[in-house]
Amino acid sequence: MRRRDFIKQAGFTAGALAFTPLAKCVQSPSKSFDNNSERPNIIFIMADDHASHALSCYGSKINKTPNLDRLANEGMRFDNCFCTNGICAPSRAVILTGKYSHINGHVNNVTTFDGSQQTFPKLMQKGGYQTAMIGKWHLKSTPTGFDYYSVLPGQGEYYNPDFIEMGEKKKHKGYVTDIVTDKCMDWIKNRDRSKPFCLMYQHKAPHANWKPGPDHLNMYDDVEIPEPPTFNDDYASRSDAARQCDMTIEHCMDYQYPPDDKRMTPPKGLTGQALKKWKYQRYIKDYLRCIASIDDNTGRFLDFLDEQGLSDNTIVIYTSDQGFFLGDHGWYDKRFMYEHSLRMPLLVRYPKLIKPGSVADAMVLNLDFASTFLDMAGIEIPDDIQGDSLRPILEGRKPVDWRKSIYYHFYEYPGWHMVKRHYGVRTQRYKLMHFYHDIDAWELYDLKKDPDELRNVYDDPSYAKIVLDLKAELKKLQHQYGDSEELAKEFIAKYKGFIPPYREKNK
Ligand SMILES: [Ca+2]
Repeated sequence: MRRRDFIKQAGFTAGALAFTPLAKCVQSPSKSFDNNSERPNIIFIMADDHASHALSCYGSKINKTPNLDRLANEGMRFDNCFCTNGICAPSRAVILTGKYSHINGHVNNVTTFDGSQQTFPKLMQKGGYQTAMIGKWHLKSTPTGFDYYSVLPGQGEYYNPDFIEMGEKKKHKGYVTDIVTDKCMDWIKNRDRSKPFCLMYQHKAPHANWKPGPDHLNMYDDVEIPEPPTFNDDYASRSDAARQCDMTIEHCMDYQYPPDDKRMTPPKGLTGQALKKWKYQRYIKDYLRCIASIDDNTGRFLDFLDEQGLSDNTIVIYTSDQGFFLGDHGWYDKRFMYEHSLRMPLLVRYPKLIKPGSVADAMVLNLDFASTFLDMAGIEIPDDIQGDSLRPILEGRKPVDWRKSIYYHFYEYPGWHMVKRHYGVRTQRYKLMHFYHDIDAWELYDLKKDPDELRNVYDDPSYAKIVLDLKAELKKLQHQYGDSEELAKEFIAKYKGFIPPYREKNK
């Protein structure tokens, strides 16, 4: 029995607070290894807020990322990778546990991750791997499951950042993306060579407030970055969730820049559309400059792996904790289940298994990463892990029973940017979302006819049957993953949220 079917049949209706698997049925890895030297190393490179439409291998119209593209050319590009809760810390918790937010308990950025629970690094450690976590952590609690960690406190700083290294605070001089990369290379050089390793190499960039590194301060100075086609979305057919959030470049962008930051002081006399355009250029250039540093450092790091003779037997992953709005719909930031924030870039290189330059269209999730890494390492996957191993897809196959829809649930409201709580289902063609809490509103998009998600067709009678089918699919997924309306209410009671200080000020 496939594990997904087992979960379906076991009937996971219990909520997170009472969630226990009904039976133990461990999934064996696809391949076992006779000796340590054959087991692949795993390097998980994750950026923060790097949208896939800002990578040239995904067809970016605004920048070039030759070194990240190298991973796509030498490995596999996933064209349909999605997050399950589009915000920083929850996505990280999903990746570590292979479980949805309502199961691992880390539903928003406000809570503290329960590091006593099962995570894939702990299972890898137990399975004979050496593990390390370097860079942005953002889960508040002390990292567990790592032989070594050196992490940025909280969001971390771009310039001269502090790191918490094995419990001790240390100041560093330089630019964060360079330092995180240097630290990863140092750790690899000094590792215990008798064991395979799993390294989590996690950038702060390109998270707000987008401070470029010294090599890229003046990049794009003399060019105008094109605006996205939905830059002037008027939200006409959307629910109030879109109109009432605090994410527009036009009205909200200034919150992201400290008041003394000259970069967001517009020339006198600019108003309306001209001011919005000016702010977009400021923002997007800084954002892309931060990515340019990630790209340079990726090139430096991949060359280093070649020099160390590690490229053949190491799985190198590049992803981001979720996507981002790059002026799309007039917005910056993430959180919404709309495409630009829902999508994650996912590039995987592993010469022993993956055909260079391959592309996968299967719908995959950050939920799948834990199962994948355990499977690739030849370690059993406990059956309370909810994701599926991507190994067959990496081998160039797509199992006939691969998922046909994905489930999403966002909780952090009220809070920064005021995006209302919502959950939804996405299939290859459609997306249905339900906004709840202080609103009760549905949106439906036909992604084939309307890939930019500009027309909510929930109330269009010609889509009535689709709505019914998608609501049934949504229920099925909630049942499968142990989520429910009742559980959502429990989380409202438990995490009341907060009104952001800028709203209080502007009352
Ligand atoms: Ca993020």
